[in-house]
Amino acid sequence: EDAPHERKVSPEDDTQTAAFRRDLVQGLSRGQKAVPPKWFYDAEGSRLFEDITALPEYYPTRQETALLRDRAAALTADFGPDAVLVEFGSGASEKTRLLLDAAPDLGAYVPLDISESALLDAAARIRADYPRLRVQPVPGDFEHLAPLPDDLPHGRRIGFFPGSTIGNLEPEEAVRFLASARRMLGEGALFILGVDLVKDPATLVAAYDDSQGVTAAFNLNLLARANAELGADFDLGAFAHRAVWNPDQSRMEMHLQAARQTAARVGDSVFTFMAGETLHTESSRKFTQDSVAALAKESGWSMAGFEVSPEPSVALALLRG
Ligand code: AVJ
Repeated sequence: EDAPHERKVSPEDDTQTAAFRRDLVQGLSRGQKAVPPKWFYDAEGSRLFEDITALPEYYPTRQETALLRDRAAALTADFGPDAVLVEFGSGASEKTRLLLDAAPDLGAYVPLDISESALLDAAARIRADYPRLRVQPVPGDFEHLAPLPDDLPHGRRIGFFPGSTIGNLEPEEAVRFLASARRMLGEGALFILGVDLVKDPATLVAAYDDSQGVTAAFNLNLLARANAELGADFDLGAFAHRAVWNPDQSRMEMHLQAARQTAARVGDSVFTFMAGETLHTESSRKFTQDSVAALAKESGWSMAGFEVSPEPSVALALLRG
């Protein structure tokens, strides 16, 4: 096991790898083979996602950033004194900065992320540019939220979940997440939720199947990662990227489709794909104002605002606890 050629891994990497193997083996054992989209984001996957956000066809990042820039003053108007901004799955991106710039007397910024290294990086970059802001990173999985540290300023808690990441969650998971965020943020909380909206399927499909093939590379990188990190032996040449609009579930789906019969070993198991069979790698749900309001209501929030960008449209929902 401790072969000298083996790369040294941190304990964090070790648990992540074990969890990836478990999720992949479980997902490949199902009728419709599937793997959770969070496993896209190794270093190469994160880099490819950054490239996706700059593609002409991938409108969500651009549209949400512009919308946030436009509406930051309105969205931060009710933060009040000593407010605490809690970002879920923090990227500490340009988007966060747009809110921080519009709320100069924020009490604290609490980025929350499953990856401790990404979290500490993000916190350091924000601290460098906002030296007077209190930054208190909290490591954690946003599907199992721990209570906030109890020494934070006592103003209103504001959740921030941009990027339409909520669309990756199954409807029940999304309700569970928003309900536990509401408990975590407490009385009087606000929540700024970024969602992508239903639109013509051609625009949606193009956003997930770009002409340069970056999204295809992002999708296939999942198999490359499994080969490199788990010692799996997927034949990457046997799989093609597919992006399909599922109108019944109101979601974009990404699949990897076997062009011919192929098999892959993961751990101790061998999984066979028939020709044409797919591995479902991501669902990205698309919303309407009504479906966001329903989701908010089911999880104990009420929708206090809904800001829509120009086309191709995305929205920022303002929820009140
Ligand atoms: C980061 C989850 C919002 O679903 O649009 C981009 C990821 N997948 N292209 C999305 C993604 C394919 C993205 N999210």
